[in-house]
Amino acid sequence: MAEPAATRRLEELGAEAEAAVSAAGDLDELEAVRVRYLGRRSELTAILRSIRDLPPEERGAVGQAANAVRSRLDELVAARETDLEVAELEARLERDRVDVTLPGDPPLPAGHLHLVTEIRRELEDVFVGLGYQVLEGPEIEYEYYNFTALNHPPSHPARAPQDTFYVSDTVVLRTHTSPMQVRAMEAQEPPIHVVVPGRVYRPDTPDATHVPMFHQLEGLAIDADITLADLQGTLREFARAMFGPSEEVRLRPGYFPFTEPSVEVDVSCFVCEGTGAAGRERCSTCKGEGWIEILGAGMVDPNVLAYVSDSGYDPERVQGFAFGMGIERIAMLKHGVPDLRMLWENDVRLLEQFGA
Ligand code: 2NL
Repeated sequence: MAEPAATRRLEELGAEAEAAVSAAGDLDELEAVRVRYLGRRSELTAILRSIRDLPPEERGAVGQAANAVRSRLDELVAARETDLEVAELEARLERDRVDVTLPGDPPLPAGHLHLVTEIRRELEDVFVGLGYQVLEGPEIEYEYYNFTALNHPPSHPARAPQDTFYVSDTVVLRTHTSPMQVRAMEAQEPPIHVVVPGRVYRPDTPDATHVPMFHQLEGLAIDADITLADLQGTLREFARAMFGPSEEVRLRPGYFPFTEPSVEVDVSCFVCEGTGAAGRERCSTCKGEGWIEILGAGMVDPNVLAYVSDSGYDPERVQGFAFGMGIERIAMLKHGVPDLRMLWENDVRLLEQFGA
């Protein structure tokens, strides 16, 4: 039997479609090929529809040939689709490859310590070098540790709510770091050499020399035979480490409830070297005095020791000195910062000048 024209055409069509499927370079092109050769308006569909118009003896062969071409093309399209999907996924993975070992982008500029933190650490280093232990304690304190055990009588004006933030009748925000020194004495027998840095709070209206939260560093040394001369020598070493090797210190009489005698401590002016002069003008740092007040100190009052005598601080057998300084004040003096508020305004033009 002669081969019908439709069968020959189907062979050509099959070969043409096969070539088109292999040539499709991506999924969009493949879909266009599928529509063109297998779609409702494709030549193959038209041939299938026309089978019923053929002479009956041709229908079987043409029908078989057309269905064979269609299923072979379906398989080829499906296989090509899988290949293209895999290729596209691999191309995308390659494109999106990330080298996690590269530095962050953009690299952030490194920050640095705040001036107050830097000075606190410098102070700690000086006293650690002199054999002191560094201790920190609670900022929310019992009135007992903040005042009573530090020899403040019940009527002392510092206890008034104008000068102290009260959390309750018996709990305050500490107004100095001394309460931690009392806790340290309760916890360890003499001899003791500690410094306590930290935040303290007082209800002051901010101005150039006051803010309601500031930092102190206090020191305490108790042993059998400590004298005011030891205090003076210790403070001289401190002044030389912080301000310069030729510093002198001067003690003047003062008053604190927890020391007797009490002293105000000056360092020789590190700007005019104690002369009080700046050329023919007076030195602006020490106001022509030649001395700058840096801290308060004294011999620990026996009444304070009596509060911790159960821990071995018998005022008949041991004695010692204590001192306290404002960390901001030291920082401002050392770096010529004229207004305490500048330290808390967080203007980077100020902050960037300090800190490692
Ligand atoms: C100042 C003065 C001072 C003390 C702090 C102290 C602590 C204990 C016993 C006795 Cl546990 N004293 N501390 C003594 C004298 C002065 O600070 O002007 N601070 C900024």
